[in-house]
Amino acid sequence: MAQASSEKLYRQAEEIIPGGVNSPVRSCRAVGTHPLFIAKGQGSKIFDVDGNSYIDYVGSWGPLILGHAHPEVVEAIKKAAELGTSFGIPTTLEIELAQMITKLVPSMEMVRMVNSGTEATMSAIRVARGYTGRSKIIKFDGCYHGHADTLLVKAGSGAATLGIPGSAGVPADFVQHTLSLRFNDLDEIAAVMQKQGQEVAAIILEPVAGNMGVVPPKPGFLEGLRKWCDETGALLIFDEVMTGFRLALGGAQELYGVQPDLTCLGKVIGGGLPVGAYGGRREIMSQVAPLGEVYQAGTLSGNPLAVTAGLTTLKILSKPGVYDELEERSNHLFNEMSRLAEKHKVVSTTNRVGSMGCLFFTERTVVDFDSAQTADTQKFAHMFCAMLERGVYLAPSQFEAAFVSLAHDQEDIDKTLAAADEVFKEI
Ligand code: HOZ
Repeated sequence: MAQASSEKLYRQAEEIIPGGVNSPVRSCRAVGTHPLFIAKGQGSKIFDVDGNSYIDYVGSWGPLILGHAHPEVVEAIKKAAELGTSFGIPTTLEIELAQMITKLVPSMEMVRMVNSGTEATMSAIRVARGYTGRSKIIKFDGCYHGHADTLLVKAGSGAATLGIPGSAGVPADFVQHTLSLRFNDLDEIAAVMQKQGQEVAAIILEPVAGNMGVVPPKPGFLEGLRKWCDETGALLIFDEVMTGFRLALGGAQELYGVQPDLTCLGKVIGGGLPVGAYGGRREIMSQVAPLGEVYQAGTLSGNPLAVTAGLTTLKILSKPGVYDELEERSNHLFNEMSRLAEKHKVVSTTNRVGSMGCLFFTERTVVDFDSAQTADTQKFAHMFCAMLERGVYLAPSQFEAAFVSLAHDQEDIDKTLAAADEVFKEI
């Protein structure tokens, strides 16, 4: 497939943008190629500057649950833009979105809009520390909560992909209060909480990890964390930036029936525009300025374009049957993928929850970062390139998720499986 224009643009970009990209994992370094430059997206497809089209399972890393350029979302954004793009002064749209979020995610009694998932998690941590008066934070190896200093410890996503899970430029002092434990290991949590539970401000996690590939919580894991938080007064923070409005309207907390104290949102809630949000119990959120003494602010927070895109997306997602449809398509795709791998004797394991999933090239059951890291990343790189060649765009890293959207139809899924059938023969 000719990609000469993308390649040329990448060389230009490299001169003036670090690594030629505005977010590291996009560089495609981990899969030994250069990034595509995208001209447009429509439904389930993206089109590069060389005129190639690809069935896209990245969906802007999760937000595009309705597919690219959904007509209702585009129309709503256009209308909002005509009325002004940003005021830094409240609009009624912000109330509407906050009402919708608090209704759909009942653990969020109050919510504050921000501009990205990183801002949401960083702010939630600050609120947890302010509310509890404690400093320690527990996170889990391979979970990724954006690029705030405190949370860049044994981090997943691009950090894991590029081998920098603890970033340079983060002074040791800044992460001395961050403990990173093994995902899905309640014994490890028990050992730490028994000794230090009274010093812990919060346990933060992706309830379904999506940044070390996809790793579901073992039965009882989320409940166990809830129990430890209740016993010690630490807050439980669910980073639902990826899972919020994706796994269910009420996110992973609805799916697993465990309520956190604070929730972080992003991706789907912005309908493809830059948005984040954090919220939780009224008593906790009342610590946020100007009500309380935890400071957090943002010029573009709650801006009308992003809020409109989010609102329109959530309204469409609220229609009956949407998540059943997503479940059915995703189940079919990942089950068949796994069957094809088996048919061609490709050693692999498939993890999926709802419309997010991934295939790890390992014989191990993947339950945490250590088992995820047993995956053969060379094989993944081969698969990425071979699928791309056949018109299927996967995330360019073993440690990311594939997202199915409502725009992926049977034809897309059949083409994807036909490509996988060929590719597995070579692996
Ligand atoms: N951290 C994002 C995926 N988990 C990557 C975002 C991007 O590169 O656009």
